[in-house]
Amino acid sequence: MLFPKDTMTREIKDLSGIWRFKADPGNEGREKKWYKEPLQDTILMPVPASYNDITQDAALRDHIGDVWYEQTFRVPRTWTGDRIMLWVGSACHHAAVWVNGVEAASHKGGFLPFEADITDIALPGQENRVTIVVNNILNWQTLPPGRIKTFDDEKHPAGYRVQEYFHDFFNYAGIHRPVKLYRTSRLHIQDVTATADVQGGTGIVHYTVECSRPEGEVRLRLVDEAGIEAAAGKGSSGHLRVENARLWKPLQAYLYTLHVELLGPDGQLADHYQLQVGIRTVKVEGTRFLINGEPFYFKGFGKHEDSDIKGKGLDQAVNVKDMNLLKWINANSFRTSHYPYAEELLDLADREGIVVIGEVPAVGFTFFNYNDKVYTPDQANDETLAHHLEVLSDLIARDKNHASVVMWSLANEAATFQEEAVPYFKELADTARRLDPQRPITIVQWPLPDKCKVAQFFDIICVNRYYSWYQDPGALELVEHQVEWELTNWFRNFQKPVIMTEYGADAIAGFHQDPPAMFTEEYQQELLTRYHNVFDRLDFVIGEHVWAFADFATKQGITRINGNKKGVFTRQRQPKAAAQMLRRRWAEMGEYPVKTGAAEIIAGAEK
Ligand code: BDP
Repeated sequence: MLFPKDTMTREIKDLSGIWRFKADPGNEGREKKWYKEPLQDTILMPVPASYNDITQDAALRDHIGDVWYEQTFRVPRTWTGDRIMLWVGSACHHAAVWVNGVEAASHKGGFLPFEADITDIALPGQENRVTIVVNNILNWQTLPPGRIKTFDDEKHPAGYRVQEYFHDFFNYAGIHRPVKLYRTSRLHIQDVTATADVQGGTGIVHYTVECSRPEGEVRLRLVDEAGIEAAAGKGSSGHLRVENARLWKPLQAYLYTLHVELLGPDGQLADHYQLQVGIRTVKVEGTRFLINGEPFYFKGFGKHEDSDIKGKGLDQAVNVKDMNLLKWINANSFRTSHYPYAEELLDLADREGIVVIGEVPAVGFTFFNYNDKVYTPDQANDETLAHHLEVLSDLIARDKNHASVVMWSLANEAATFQEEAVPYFKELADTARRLDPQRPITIVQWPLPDKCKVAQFFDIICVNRYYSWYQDPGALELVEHQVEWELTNWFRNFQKPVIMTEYGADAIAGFHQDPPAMFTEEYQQELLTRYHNVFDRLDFVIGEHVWAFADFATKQGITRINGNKKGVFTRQRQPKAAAQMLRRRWAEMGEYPVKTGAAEIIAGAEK
């Protein structure tokens, strides 16, 4: 599905703004067909935004079930006869859409877009009504998974229930990304795939264009940043050769624009779409992750889409600020932990040269206990796998053209130590490789190296670990010994490069203590430093992503003080002491760290 864009032939109306909103605690709206008439007794709700923190009502913040959104819009009269589409950037987690009371689309999965062809429902020139019901319930057949807990005891009022989930971020819900109305001609471009290769100084852009009907003629033009044509081609697939190509490089992005034009049988321009294309290669070779043949060291963070008031709602001010902070701190990359982020953010990453690991929303797939089964007929089952495969395919389809995205992560901290994980993740890994033969794949690990049964299917070992935090809390003196022991074993067992995708400690901004104690800025900084001492000794460690970029909201619980405070920045994006340390470290490191003691460690690991 192509991101809606204004082009020579396409037009967009952004329906973001204030919508009418109504929660449905009695779960009656669908049965009573609330979409047939204008919603009654509504409140104002901004789109895009999570609805949870917008009002002063705790019941809405903690609501479980359906909420209803409604907006009116006009389709310009000039669009008459065109194909009219309604695009929803994301609705967390399930949604159904009606236009003028007629069902137009339904979708499961809160972090990817969907769209509806409303050509036959929308009335050009007149007022139309769109109604969207959004449901936030998580179960074992959704990603991320969850379960509704009901109580059958005298201590709880009848019917009391809670939404349980096993991941560590607040279950924000609502319409999180813009809703757009756009038009294309009936004969239109459906999809464009552009992958790049480099041969000497020549860049090669392989392309495929899918159109709604085969009879049109496809023409392509690749234009450089100065607006000069670098290559041109014809036909629905082929390749464009760019002599002396400027490569897309980390922190030195260079983007060409690919113009795709579809001519109708009359030779007239029927559709035009344009795409930013970065010419770059990615490859894993031995213990190195190569971008354009050069070893790349991942410096950065696991992040969240999370900010005050809007929750997970798209906020380009926050996104640009985050890009600026990444550059300020001398980072070069982040992981879209733990779900696909907005395409608007990936566009920024493409432009800034920030490298991205794109993650499927498979988080909370373990009970952090080697004996608790996850893959059972009533938990992670065939339906879960089918949905996981569907989300993976949709993610690759959406983000395949982003130069910034260099690797896919198929899950975060899944129960990869259980036998049933083997066929489950083998099928996912095979599918990812079939859909995208270019990019390496990974899965982010929780089990210890001798317990994991699936790492062989992946290119890179990504490890999350919290020594001296969840294990041996307060014992900073153990960090180096334990990290070195674990990472060396990962390498010894699988002979693949390792990225530490999560390590960190909660620090409440303004809490200080020396010698360092847990929850202080000093402790966070010291813990990270001790991890770094180990990374600098291990040649096969090719990246460090601190958990987390910024503090973020979680569900309430006794281990969280107004959210997760492992951010190096506060939720308002102010630096803690660790941020200054990282900024210095990553500046001094240059592009690739000098590893000390690498030879001995590798020799030890190979024994
Ligand atoms: C890891 C998770 C991450 C959590 C983090 C933590 O991947 O989502 O927020 O732990 O506990 O297990 O801070």
